[in-house]
Amino acid sequence: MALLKILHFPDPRLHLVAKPVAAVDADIRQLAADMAETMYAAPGIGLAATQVDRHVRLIVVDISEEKNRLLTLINPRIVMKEGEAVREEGCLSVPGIYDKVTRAEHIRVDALDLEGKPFQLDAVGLLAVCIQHEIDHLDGKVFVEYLSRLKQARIRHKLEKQAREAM
Ligand code: K1U
Ligand code: ZN
Repeated sequence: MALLKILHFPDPRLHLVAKPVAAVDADIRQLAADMAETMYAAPGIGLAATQVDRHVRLIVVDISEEKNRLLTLINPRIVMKEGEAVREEGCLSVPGIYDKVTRAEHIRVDALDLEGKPFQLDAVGLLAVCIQHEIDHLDGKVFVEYLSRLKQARIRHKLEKQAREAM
């Protein structure tokens, strides 16, 4: 397994729209394993392939305290959304920034597992928020885009400065 480099906002590659996975093969399984290792090491509760510069529709999520409930969703598609919840979000691609976002409280998702088998998942609360956040990444959307233009400009400025100082 390998730790992958996570792209940081405002990298333009975070705005690419990921393509559906055509076949769940050894390469996809390796990418999923590397993404899980990268997410746990970060540490984070989710990661989308877009964030590691692989533009395929694959996400990993684990919101458990014990880090033993890994979910891998290939070609995830939200088929039902219900209710509304406001929660503070963070993002491994926007380090150090946390802010409130309004999303659906309950979602139903269709996806493929690591064997290429279709399954359906009902998610509420933090799991629902995290899956919506990760699917946004696959659609080229970063959570800061839900914030005001002023906040986005400040975040961009701060992260560009951090990147310059790290060079
Ligand atoms: O997509 C990502 O960048 C991962 C992100 C997922 C997420 C967090 C909160 C709300 C919505 C989506 C993170 O994991 S940020 C880090 C984080 O939330 C966390 C890290 C360690 C322990 C617990 C949470
Ligand atoms: Zn994120």
